[in-house]
Amino acid sequence: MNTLFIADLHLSESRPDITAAFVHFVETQAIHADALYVLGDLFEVWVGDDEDAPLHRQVMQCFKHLTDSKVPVFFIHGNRDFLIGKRFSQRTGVQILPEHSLIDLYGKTALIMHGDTLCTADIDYQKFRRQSRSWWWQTAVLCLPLKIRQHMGAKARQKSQQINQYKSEEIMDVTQAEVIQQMQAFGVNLLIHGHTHRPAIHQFGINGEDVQRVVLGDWYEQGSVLTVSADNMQLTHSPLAIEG
Ligand SMILES: [Mn+2]
Repeated sequence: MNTLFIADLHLSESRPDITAAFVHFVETQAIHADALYVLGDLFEVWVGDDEDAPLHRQVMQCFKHLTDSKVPVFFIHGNRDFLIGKRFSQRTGVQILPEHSLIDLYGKTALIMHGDTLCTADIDYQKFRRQSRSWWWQTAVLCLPLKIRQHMGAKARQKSQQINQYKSEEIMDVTQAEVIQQMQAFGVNLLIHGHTHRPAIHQFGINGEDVQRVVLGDWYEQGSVLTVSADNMQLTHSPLAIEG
């Protein structure tokens, strides 16, 4: 048996091929797993649980099917879908975990997160993050009419695309000192995250101990899944187009 991890699918109406690959993944792989962890940016944008779009309904049905079939599904917010809330959770059976969570993986402790808190060189983003994760900001925003929030979401997407074009590779990636700091703070030698869209299994040392940082890939060009079993860990990529 195994536990699966995915992140950064960035599901949106404009990319039905990614949604189809996700549905296929759920029906063929996740359904047989011990658990599924979704480490943020499942959706390209989420402006509140009250938005009732066909895409949302389809994805929620997939999760409901999994949890009804006794496959536990866990979710950690990304920087695109941090407004996913209680109603989503109630309707799908998906459990929302704190932004930095410790889990037991077949006897080994892993720290899991979206990964945006590791990118400390991006000072503007960290400032926005602190504000947008606060209770007062979310309460104020969620009080706005849905139409206005949809407009804000579209604007934010545009702006982040423009800004990120000019940010250097280093700013967009994790800060290694922050990785070490967080792994030490939680006392783990395994960290799993997404966000940077740079899939890899990094091996390095902290105080003479071998540690691993697993980065999940995004789903823009292919499906990216981390499969963990009692004695193995594998990052696999599969084409979005489903054959046969
Ligand atoms: Mn992200």
